[in-house]
Amino acid sequence: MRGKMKKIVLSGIKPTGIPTLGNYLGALKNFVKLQNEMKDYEFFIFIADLHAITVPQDPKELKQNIKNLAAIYLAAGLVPERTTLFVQSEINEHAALGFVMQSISYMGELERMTQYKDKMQKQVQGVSSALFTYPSLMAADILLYDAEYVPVGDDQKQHLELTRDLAIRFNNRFGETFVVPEGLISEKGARIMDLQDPSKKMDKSSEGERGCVFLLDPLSTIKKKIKSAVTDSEAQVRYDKDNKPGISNLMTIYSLISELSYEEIEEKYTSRGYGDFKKDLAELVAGEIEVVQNRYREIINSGKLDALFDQGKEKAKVLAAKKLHKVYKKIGLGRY
Ligand code: AQP
Repeated sequence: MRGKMKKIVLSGIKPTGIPTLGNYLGALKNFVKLQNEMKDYEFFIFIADLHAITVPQDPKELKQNIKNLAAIYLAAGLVPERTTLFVQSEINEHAALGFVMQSISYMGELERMTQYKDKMQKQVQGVSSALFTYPSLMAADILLYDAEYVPVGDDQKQHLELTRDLAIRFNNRFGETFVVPEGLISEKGARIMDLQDPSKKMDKSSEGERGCVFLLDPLSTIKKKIKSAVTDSEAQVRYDKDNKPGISNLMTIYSLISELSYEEIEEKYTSRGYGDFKKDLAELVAGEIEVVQNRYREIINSGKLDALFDQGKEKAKVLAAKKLHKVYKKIGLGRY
């Protein structure tokens, strides 16, 4: 379908704040791992700034968050030789195909999206219609590049299902146009929970800062947040997601960074209390994030970011424009 070009893996993160440990373990670290393993695929990772404005953003902060996220992508280990990095709003085709996707999405299916239902309740300044049509834009982001795989956290599963439905619907109505993508959701770490309220996902735009580790937090703050994470009264390091959600969440974080299995962690901490476990975990997390922060500081002030993102934009633009042209033609839009 695409000549000699490699198959594509695509994903993005919203610049709605500083990325969290949840974004890092559920998305970023995974992107880097896949980038290094899936040599037959080309990676497209973008900054989802259009998605960010589905809830109110301060313009200055948004600009800064875009720049920070760009540097964090590289600091975490994405390399431009393997990954095309770009900013969503710089490729107009995303919004244009997003509108086409809205035209084939049904109100009923968008109303069923749990993220919309959750976020709607949190909005005090009114709910934008863009928050409602967010999943149609996400479908456009993916289908525009014929991505085969989309690595995401667990919270995006439902949106991805809708993307598949829309691709199939469009192909049936207008003829074969889009690749139907598959999600890549890790077994472990697809939903890192809030450290103070383990029934809630760790969110970068959440208000409870104490339960959320941000990648640019001072290392001392990170350690403090881990050490004061909510656990339970059993005082036994044992994985049991339903009955011990706090300690199980911490064990997931431990396991993803140390690469030890839950059984190995349980064994290591038999007859040792939560204090020891949390102290070690605090060091592990801070150690991992310190490396990212050091690289981040080098990159953010290096002046290299713009050139890299310009390159990415150019490359993404060619594919996006070609695909949108094809879509318009199939639908009968425009004169040519
Ligand atoms: N807690 C998490 N655990 C694992 N993966 C997570 N992701 C987000 N939170 C966790 C994954 O990170 C990618 C980018 O996320 P996003 O920017 O779309 O969402 P967010 O960080 O959760 O952003 P917000 O602004 O705080 O909003 P909402 O309320 O939308 O979640 C995705 O792959 C996501 O799955």
